[in-house]
Amino acid sequence: MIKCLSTTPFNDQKPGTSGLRKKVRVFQQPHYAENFIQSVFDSLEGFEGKTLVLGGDGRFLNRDVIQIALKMAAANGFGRVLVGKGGILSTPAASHLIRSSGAFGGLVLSASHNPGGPDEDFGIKYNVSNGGPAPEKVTDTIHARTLSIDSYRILEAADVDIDTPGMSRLGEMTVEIVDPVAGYADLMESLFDFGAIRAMIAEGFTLSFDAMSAVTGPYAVEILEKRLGAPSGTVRNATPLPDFGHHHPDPNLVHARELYDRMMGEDAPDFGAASDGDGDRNLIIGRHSYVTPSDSLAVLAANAHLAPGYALGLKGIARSMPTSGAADRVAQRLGIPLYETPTGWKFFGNLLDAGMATICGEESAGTGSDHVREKDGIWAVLLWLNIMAVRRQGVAQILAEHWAAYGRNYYARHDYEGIADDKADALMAALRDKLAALPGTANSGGKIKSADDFAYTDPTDRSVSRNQGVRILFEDGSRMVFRLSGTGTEGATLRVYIERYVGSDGDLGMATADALEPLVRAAQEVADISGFTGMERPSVIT
Ligand code: G16
Repeated sequence: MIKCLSTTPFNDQKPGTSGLRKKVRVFQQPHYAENFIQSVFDSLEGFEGKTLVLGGDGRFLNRDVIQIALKMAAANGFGRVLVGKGGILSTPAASHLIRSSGAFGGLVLSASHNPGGPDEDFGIKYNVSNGGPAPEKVTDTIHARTLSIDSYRILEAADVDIDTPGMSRLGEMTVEIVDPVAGYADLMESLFDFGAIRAMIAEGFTLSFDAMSAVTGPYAVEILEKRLGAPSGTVRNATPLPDFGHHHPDPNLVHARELYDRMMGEDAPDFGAASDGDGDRNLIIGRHSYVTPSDSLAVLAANAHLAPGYALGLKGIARSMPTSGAADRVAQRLGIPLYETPTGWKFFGNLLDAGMATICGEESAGTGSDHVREKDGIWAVLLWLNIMAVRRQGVAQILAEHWAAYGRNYYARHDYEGIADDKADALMAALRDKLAALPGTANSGGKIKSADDFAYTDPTDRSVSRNQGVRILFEDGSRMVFRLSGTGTEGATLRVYIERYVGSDGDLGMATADALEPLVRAAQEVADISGFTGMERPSVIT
């Protein structure tokens, strides 16, 4: 029986950089998840009888919200829902499933790299029919609906068995429990030279992949161990756990410390990698050699033609504004366009759909291509492996040769976490107020050439997104960017992105902290970070 239940709006359901992310306890309030899901459905048109993809990263609450979403999808008129077995679908695999099944859209349940568990985070993201995150005009409509919603529709029925593959009925709707891994692994095999990678591994190349007890475990075991022949145990923390084994599934140098230490140790494997909660981010570390996400994007773009799926070359490269300019130099040399978008993978979707860009990347550990409409952690790992198998070089040598050819963009992101919202807003407002007066002045970073608040006009539909981060450019090409994170669930996080370019004839071997030290001081001078936040140093440097 379909029930129509009365509800009242929650005023905190505005989707952020990537969907709605809140504490589990917030999601556990009566009607909270239901309100948001109904608001998504109410914002869509023409899905009656069509297919919805449903899955998540396995975190705490995943299975409960899957049951709710199934019953609501049935009550709202979807014809079929494809659910990853056990409720599991990595974000890139969900994107692929939406595309390959011709689905109307998908609900991806994840708070990405945020921790999981009863006291941690949960999230719901809606992806559209191209497989990518809903664009801003859709998330704006969803948000508006959350503020006026007064009822939701849900089928009264027993829970669906989501652990047994096969088909069943839920009211008028078909539910299909699908293998979350196989189709995605086949897609990877179609893009990369598995034979070459397998041969490299068989010859003794060693690797270590940390799945961080999150969703990529089953994918990495199937691809790296089963299909590519890496020894069992290559994938560590391979079982997705509701609380990620108390780990913070963010593949950066702080949270993937164990992997980092292994890669810097005496017996380090040749290659190390990690992914995040929902499998869309990546961390790449060669033997004794960390690769920044910005450099990774540049190296992958410069070498992508070595993989079968990209042998015909790239149409263009896209990067988020705070990502370093390393990829710009590659685009320039390849004679292809470079697009600079706001932070958020959703901004790449139109460029990929229009065939304007092939590879995209972000400083926040995301890289991907037009094979899906999400960033893709395992894809990045496989492209690196493919490049190494063809070039017969390790990460350090590939990086060194890249810098020698293009110069080096020294780069770091300093995060100040858990700032009171009003203080973070005041800092950004004060910074914005002084932007017009900055050009021509000088500070520890040098002479300022320009300063603005980044606005983006999508070249495909001319939609405009404003206030996407404050940029301060110096005469020597160095840059600082300030913006507030849109993915946190507690207080505000100030992100300060710092970059300095050194040409191929300059000193390419400095420690990043040394290379950026004057700019770090300049950031403090311009934004008075310690004055506004009371914090003398960042919580995390990536
Ligand atoms: C999300 C978005 C990314 C963004 C990142 C950080 O990643 O998809 O595009 O770069 O958040 O965003 P912010 O700086 O606003 O916190 P994920 O992996 O969390 O879905």
